[in-house]
Amino acid sequence: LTQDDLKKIAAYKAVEYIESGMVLGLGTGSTAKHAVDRIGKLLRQGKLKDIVGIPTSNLDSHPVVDLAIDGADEVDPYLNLVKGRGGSLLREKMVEGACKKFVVIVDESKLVNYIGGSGLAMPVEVIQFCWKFTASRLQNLFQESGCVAKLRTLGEKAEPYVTDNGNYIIDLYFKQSIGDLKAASDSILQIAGVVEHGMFIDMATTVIVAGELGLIVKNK
Ligand code: DER
Repeated sequence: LTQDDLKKIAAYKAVEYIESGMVLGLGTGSTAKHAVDRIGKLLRQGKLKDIVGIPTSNLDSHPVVDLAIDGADEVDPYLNLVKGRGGSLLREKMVEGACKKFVVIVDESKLVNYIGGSGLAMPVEVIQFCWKFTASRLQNLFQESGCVAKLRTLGEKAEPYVTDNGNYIIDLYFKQSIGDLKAASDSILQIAGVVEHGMFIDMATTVIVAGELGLIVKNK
């Protein structure tokens, strides 16, 4: 089974949670895409009806979302997540924070022992003004964890990546666990210039993991 096969298996399992008439928040990553495709097929077959699918960017029209389905970059043993390597962490966090249920779909490669444990980025969305200063404050915050802060850039010219909200992303890389996530979150958000970060703490209600040995469903 390829990683994409596993993503599809997890996504199709999540779609089983959908009932006709629901307002859905749908994610934007490659795993969530399989869920969107599956929902489309069930709607065409008439197996699902009256679904309002709001892409992760339209809460004004539907302030209450019955169910959000989205991928993640990391999942720790307590169902805390890292999201945002696709750049949409702010809007995803807004929509998924407004949901009654938030079902996360991942292949087993996303499972970590602690947040940051993959050694890959934990994104922080920051305003463009004095981003270097903000990056150095973020790096200093987690120096005991061997944190390195890097501006996310695009292409050969290494232009700064700009989010849908016109902000920059500072990617944080940790060598060790940052310990208490809530405390880490509070200290990040207290820095003026920080908009939001990619740790989704205590937000997922269900995580569906597809692995070589089959599907695992973890409920909060
Ligand atoms: O939150 C994100 O941006 C992540 O990329 C997450 O959605 C996982 O994306 P993937 O399913 O394409 O790995």
